[in-house]
Amino acid sequence: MTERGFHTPRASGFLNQWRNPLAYPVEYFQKSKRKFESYCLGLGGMMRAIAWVIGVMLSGPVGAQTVIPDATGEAKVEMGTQAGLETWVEAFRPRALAAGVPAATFDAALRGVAFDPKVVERDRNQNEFTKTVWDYLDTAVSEDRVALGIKALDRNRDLLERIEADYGVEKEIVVAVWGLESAYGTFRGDLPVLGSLATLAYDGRRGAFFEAELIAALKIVDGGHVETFTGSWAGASGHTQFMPSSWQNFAVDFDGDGKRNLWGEDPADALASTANYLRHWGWTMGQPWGLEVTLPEGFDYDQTTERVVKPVADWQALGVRTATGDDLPDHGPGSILLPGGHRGAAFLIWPNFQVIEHYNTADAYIIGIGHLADRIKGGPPIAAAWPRELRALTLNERKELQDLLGRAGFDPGGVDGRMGPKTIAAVKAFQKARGRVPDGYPSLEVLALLR
Ligand SMILES: [Ca+2]
Repeated sequence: MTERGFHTPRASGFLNQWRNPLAYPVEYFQKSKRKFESYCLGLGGMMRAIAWVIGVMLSGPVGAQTVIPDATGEAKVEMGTQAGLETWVEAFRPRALAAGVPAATFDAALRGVAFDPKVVERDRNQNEFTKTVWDYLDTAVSEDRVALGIKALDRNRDLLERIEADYGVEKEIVVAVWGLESAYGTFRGDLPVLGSLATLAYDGRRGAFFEAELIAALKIVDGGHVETFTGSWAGASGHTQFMPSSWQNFAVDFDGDGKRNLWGEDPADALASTANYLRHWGWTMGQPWGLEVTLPEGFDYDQTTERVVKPVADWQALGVRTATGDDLPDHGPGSILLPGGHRGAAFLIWPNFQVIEHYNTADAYIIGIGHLADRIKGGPPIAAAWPRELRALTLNERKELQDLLGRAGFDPGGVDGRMGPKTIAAVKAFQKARGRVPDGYPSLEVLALLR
C-alpha cells in the first residue's frame, strides 16, 4: 500500500486511525481515549496513515502491516443505522461462510453486533490531520516514552533476546514498535474489533477492504486465539496493533500454547509477530534504519530524496558527515532525507528504513520508530534544530499549494492535499526556479511565494 513500494501493506492500524485526532469533535473522546490517542502514535496500520496525517511530508496512506487504502475518496453524506448494519450482516453471511467461517462462529460473533457511528466519523475525517515532523517526534520520542521503553526492555529482556536471535530483528526496534503502537502494551484500544470492522465494511467507503479484514477477524475468533477482542477504531488491535489480515499472514505462537494471541497481557506472541513481520519485509540485522548527518554548504538538494541512492563513500565524498562531524559508517548504499526541509535535521537512511515503512509509510512514523530505538539503546537526541516557527499546512492550504504549483507550470500530480512524490518534486522545481533551496518541503514560505 505504500507508494514507496515496499509496503504495500502495513501491519498495524494505529496510524490510520489516529491520523486525524485533531479533526474529530472533542466530544467523541473520553479522557482515557484522548490519552490513548496521544500516546499511541503508531497508528496502526502499522502502516501508513501517518503520511497524511503528519501533514505535509507524507506521501501515502497509513498502515502497519496491512495497508489501509486511501481515504481520499468522496465521503458519503448519509450515516448508516443499526438496522442497516443488521441487514448488511445477513447479506454478508454467505460470503463469510464461503470464505471458511463456520456458521456457528459467524452467528455467535455477529449476533447483535453494534453499529458505531463514531467509527464512521473517524474514517471519513482522516484527511485533515496535520502535524509537523517535529511535533510528531516530540510526542513519539518523548523522554517519558524513552524511559518507559528502557524499562519495558529490561522487564522483557530474556524474551526480547530470544526473539532477536530467532528473527534477526534488534530488540530495541521491536520495543520501539511496541512503544509507538500501544505505549508498551498500556493502551491497546478498547473498541470491539468486530463491531468496528462490521461498521466500516457496511459503511462501504472502503467496504471490500474491511470486509476482508472482518473475515480474518472472524477466523481469529473461530480459532480461539483471543479472549477480549478490542482494538482501535479501524480494527488494528493487540500490543503492536496488527490488522486481522496481518495476524493471518504474520502472527506467530512464540510461547507455544497453541494460540497466536496478540491481545493478552503476555506480549510474547505480539512482539515475536512484529519481529516476524519486519523480517518478512527484509530487515537486516546490524544495519541502522538511518543516521543523523550534516550536509556541507552548497550541497545539491536535488539529491535529498529516497529516489537517489548512493554508496556511503559517495556521500562522504560530497561532504556529508555524521551529526558529530565524523566520517560516515558504511552500511551500504543509502539516501539523504530531509523530513523538515533544509532547516531541519538531515538523515542518511538505509533499506531498513523502507522495512519500517511497511508498518506505516509516513516518514515521521519511521523516524519515530528508528529514533526511539536508538534512544532506548542509549543514543543521543536529534542534534539539529527544527524550523519550529513553521506550522503544518492545513488540508486547504495543501490543496491550494498544489493548485498554484499547477498553474505556475509545475505539475503536482493532482490536487488532493497529499504531499506525494510528484508534489514534492514540483515544490523542488518551483524552489529552484525561484532561486530558493530546493528541499521540496511544502512550507508556508513556499505557499506565500506561490501566492
Ligand atoms: Ca501463544
